[in-house]
Amino acid sequence: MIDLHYWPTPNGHKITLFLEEAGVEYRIIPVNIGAGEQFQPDFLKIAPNNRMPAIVDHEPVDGGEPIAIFESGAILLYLADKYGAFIGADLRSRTETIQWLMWQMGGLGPMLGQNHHFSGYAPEKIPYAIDRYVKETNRLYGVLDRRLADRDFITGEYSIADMACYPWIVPHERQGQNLDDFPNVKRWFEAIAARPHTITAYAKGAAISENKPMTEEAKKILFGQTAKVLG
Ligand SMILES: N[C@@H](CCC(=O)N[C@@H](CS)C(=O)NCC(=O)O)C(=O)O
Repeated sequence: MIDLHYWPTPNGHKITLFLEEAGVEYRIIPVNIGAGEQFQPDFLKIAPNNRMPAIVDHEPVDGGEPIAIFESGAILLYLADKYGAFIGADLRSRTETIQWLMWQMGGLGPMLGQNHHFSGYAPEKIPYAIDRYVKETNRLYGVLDRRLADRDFITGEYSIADMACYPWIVPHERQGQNLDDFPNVKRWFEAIAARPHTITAYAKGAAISENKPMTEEAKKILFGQTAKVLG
């Protein structure tokens, strides 16, 4: 059994996409990040970065103690290795999957996250910051579009690289992007959206928290954190 510490955000959705596709038995433990549950001591033992998602695998393959993992990319890689699924099996395709997973973790996720922040949440609308992240988002969409020009999925077969990227493309409108400008991304996006396990994964998220605008209270908890949040 896998415990998934989760809230339905792009990084959270990555893991339910995998678990649903792989047919793994798992239990969702909600971490309401807008209410500050990411600072609870028991959660910090699993996820010292006070961010979800995180998992605890109670049946690791070595038969030892449960393993706790934080960072969505590390979780996807762990699960792909454990279940032998959604990652290339040979050296070259495995390396490609990891490379695009890291591209998402180091680029697509952080840059689009800043886009969401400055375009949507920041109390001041700072034109320079909005322009910088909307443009960088556009560049990254272009990279993905070129990659998808001659293949259905990022590394050919549906993989953890797609699962990492897809949830970040879902809010493309609020990132100031038009999928019609990226026809390969659009085709890929629509194909993943239509997968039955994608629909189930997103329905599980919606059952935990409706996609409502962020409250002022939640913004105070989420933004402006310093080292003091961990006591
Ligand atoms: N690099 C981390 C980022 C995780 C992350 O930023 N999670 C956000 C929600 S998408 C969170 O838990 N935020 C809580 C907070 O900001 O205190 C990962 O990919 O797992």
